[in-house]
Amino acid sequence: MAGRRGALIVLEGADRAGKSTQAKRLVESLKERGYQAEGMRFPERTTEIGRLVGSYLEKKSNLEDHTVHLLFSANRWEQVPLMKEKLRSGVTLVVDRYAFSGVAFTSSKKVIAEAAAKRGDFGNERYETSAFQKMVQKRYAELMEDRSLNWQVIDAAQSMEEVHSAIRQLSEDIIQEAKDQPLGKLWVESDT
Ligand code: Z5A
Ligand code: MG
Repeated sequence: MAGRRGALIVLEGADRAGKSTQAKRLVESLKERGYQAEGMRFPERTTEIGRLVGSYLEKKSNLEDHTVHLLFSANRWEQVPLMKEKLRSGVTLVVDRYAFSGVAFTSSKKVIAEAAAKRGDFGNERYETSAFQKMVQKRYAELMEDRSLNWQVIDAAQSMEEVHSAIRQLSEDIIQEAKDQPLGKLWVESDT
């Protein structure tokens, strides 16, 4: 029915949990089932701000911690008008990381910086150390205590197909629930 909004579906989780793989598959399968769905990701490295963030993550440049936090935030803000327009026009957005990553990663930095520096890397980008990732998971658990958001936890150790099927079913339910609800504020609007 015209005028019905789309759902905002955000995939968050530990490094290499399969978020990007699942976000892509979810958009494809929702479209196949007749829903209007589009994918977005953060950081969105193609914008000017996103290029600064990308260069920092790839360790090609150094930025002060508050500065990079604000750049991640600005990188979401620059997409907010488009996100709202799409949601209002009935498009469901599948978002690969969002402001929760911003909170979880920045707040983990303060705690873990020294401990992480002593351990071996498992990835080439910043933050890809096991100690850092454990702290990030703890932060996600704290964020999930906010029951005003509809968090659903899926075991990412299952096969890609099992994870996909769980995410798709939950997504179809939330699309039905969201369509009669007002758009309200996007969570990002309380992000600093
Ligand atoms: N960051 C931040 O600090 N502040 C912010 O505000 C935001 C982000 C938004 C880059 O993000 C960094 O930015 C990130 C958080 C920080 N730092 N870290 N860590 P990114 O989203 O660009 O990160 P990425 O490089 O894409 O990694 P990722 O997102 O963590 O990976 P993923 O998307 O979860 O996984 P994947 O690419 O879909 O899959 C990884 C591999 O596993 C791949 O080979 C798949 O084929 C395989 N895979 C996937 N699912 C499965 C299953 N079920 N079984 C077996 N194998 C699988
Ligand atoms: Mg990813």
